Amino acid sequence: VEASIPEPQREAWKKFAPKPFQTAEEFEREAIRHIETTLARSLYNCDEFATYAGTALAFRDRLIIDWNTTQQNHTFKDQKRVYYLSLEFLMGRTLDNAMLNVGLKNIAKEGLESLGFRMEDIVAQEHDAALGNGGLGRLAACFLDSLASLNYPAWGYGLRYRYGIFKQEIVDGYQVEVPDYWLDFNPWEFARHDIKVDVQFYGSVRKYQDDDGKSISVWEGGEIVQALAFDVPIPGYQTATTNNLRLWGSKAASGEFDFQKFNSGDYESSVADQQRAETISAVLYPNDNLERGKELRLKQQYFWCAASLYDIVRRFKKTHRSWTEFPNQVAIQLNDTHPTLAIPELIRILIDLEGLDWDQAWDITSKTFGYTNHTVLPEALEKWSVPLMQHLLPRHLQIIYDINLQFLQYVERTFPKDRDMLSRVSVIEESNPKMVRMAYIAVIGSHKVNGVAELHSDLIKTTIFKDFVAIFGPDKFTNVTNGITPRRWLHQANPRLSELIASKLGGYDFLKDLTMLHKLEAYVDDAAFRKEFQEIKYANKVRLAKLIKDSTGVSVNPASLFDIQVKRIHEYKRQQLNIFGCIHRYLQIKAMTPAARKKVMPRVHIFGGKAAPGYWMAKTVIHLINQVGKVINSDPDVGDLMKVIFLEDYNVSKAELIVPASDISEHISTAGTEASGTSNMKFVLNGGLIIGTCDGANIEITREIGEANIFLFGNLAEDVEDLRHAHLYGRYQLDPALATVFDAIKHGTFGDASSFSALVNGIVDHGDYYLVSDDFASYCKTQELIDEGYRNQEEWVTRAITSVARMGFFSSDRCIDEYAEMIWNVEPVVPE
Ligand code: Z57
Repeated sequence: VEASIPEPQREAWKKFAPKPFQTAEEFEREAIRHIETTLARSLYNCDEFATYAGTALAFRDRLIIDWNTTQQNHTFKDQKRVYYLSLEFLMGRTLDNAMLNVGLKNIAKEGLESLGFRMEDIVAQEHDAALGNGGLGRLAACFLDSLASLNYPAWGYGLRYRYGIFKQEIVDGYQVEVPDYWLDFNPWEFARHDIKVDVQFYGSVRKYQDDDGKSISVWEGGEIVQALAFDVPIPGYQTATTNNLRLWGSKAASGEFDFQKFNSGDYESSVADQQRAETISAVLYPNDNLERGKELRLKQQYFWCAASLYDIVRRFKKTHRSWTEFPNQVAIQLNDTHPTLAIPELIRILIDLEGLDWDQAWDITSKTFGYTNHTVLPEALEKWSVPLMQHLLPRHLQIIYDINLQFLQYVERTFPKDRDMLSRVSVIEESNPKMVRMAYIAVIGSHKVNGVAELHSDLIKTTIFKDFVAIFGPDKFTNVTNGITPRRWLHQANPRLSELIASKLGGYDFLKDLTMLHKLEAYVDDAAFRKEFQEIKYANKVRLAKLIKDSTGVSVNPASLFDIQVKRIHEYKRQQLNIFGCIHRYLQIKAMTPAARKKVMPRVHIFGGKAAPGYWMAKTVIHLINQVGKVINSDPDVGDLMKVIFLEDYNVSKAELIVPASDISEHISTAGTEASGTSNMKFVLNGGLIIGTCDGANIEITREIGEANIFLFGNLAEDVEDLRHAHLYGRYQLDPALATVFDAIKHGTFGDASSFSALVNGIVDHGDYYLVSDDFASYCKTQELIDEGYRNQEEWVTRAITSVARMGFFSSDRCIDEYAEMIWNVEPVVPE
């Protein structure tokens, strides 16, 4: 490795190399220095925000030192690297996590106290980095934490959106979207002004024969947009490894700033060009599990893939290896189909720019990529229209046709008698307009395809990718069950529980090896441990009750059962089942005598989650929840027996508060629709029980913690198809209790009934696609079992502690080790 500073001049470097702070006093000095000089504030105007900023900058300096060392070390060791391509990284706040990972939170706490501030107040100043929608984006963030914590040489690549996921406000019971401008003060990113990539769009392809008669394609014309790198350090837990997350921002290429226009006085239109280029990275598309085929979205995808691949290839070329070595040095993981264009882009680089032939390029490419599928929902599977691709990416469309031709020829040779097979597996759907099936390109162009929970991985093999299993054989398809980082989701979100566990396990090693939790089972009958465990849960509920009071004005009693469903609002996740269940419970309470009411187990039903702005049914569900809450929360017949709360703007930092406060959380998707779910794991790890369907990772959670410790209900995935048929052919009866609920809604009990008619009719008249009616009775019955179960607090605590002890499998560390071994073939690098 060549250093830019020659040996004689390195003396100064050695003498002046920055030294990280170690003590509370040194931390204070660094924070004050930043407040005074970097921020130009003084002790006369140092508020909580300035103190946050000073603290963040002091910690940033620390991260950078380790980050530089790590990057040098990775270059020097020159091992295979993994690149995680994700359009979403739902990071949340950084400071708290950074303090915990470098092991200096207590020192900072002490330092802040002596400056007159409380740690909680300072940490709460930070704006969430919300560059994601839901589970897929949060999974990417957990993976980055595990990759660094396990010392893997790994990079994340994504887009630097100027606006992350919108902020949700609830106004008169309706969701209102407010832009999330989060970059006002972001100390965690570094603009790399020297790292720029020109990305081409539009134009045309010229073909010619070179002197040897070889056919050459040149992509010419069109427009150029420049990608600028913004780097975010990702510290591992208790390791010096600090990896890099590189986010691309867009701006007009320098040549594009039109001086012609400028000189002729058309300044406005030259600025407009600039703005048009910046639009590419302006906003995160706010859809989760829903694809809308917008041109700008395709532009985002290509912009990000092209910049990332240029960067990866450039890094590889610095090592002067032969191209055949590329897959031994580079593993690229595709987080869903969003980065699928990276496949034709790598082929284009290898053939058009590096002069390789098709077979070599194809071999290298397919050995390099792995593809993770996260959904079987048809509305989420990406398809792009052929005319749009032809227009925007003419060369890539040709390559896609070439991939398809080679592939279909192979299929024809292998299955000569099966004519239907060819049209079923073709990358091009013969519709009008023709569509490119991105998932098929991802499967064909990768060496491994994985689902994210066992049931889901089985389902993709028998449904959407069935033919591909026949073509490639079953070994190409595998499962890696999702996981979560215990650092953020236990230690950071629930410090008291983490401390209690550490006191029994002899330290915090379980945060690096979560399977150690099993040793907690020895304490399940330990009275002092149980009492402390219960007290922690209660304190967390008090903390959540305060958030509820502050944000909704409703007082809830922390002694009641807290029942929580927080996740994106989607019909398949069935928040409607939950709210219909609430109405059912309310009607029952209303019908009771005062004596009977005394026996009701008091519950707080807490909902949270965003609806995609264009998803009307999801917005209707939010409206109904708020209307039901309005009626129930002010009904004197009900009082504290029941509250229905909608917490606005559910995000990562709120999840850190909400998750540790549940008694029961709801994971009640129609069986076969939720690929995995990951909040289910977070809730159980924090001592809450689950009501859930036999779907996604719920099944594996049950296997680990035992059937006695989870409340499962509802129809099974294998029965869903028949049930749907029964609805369509009138061979079913609406559940009678649900019919009563609908009567109350139609009667106007929760406001204008017509607002909710689409929601009700979808179930009554239009096939009940998500089988709400079919699962309603077993859902309500199971809720009664939960009431009974909660009454017996001793048994409940036993179940909760046992469950926590058995959650070791669901660490994202286990998950990353599986990817590393089965898919990437990468090894950790020992940190310097
Ligand atoms: C998304 O959040 C998920 C899948 C998608 O295809 C898209 Br687009 C967004 C989620 C699944 O719905 C969850 O079940 C899963 O746990 C998560 O991805 C992570 O795998």
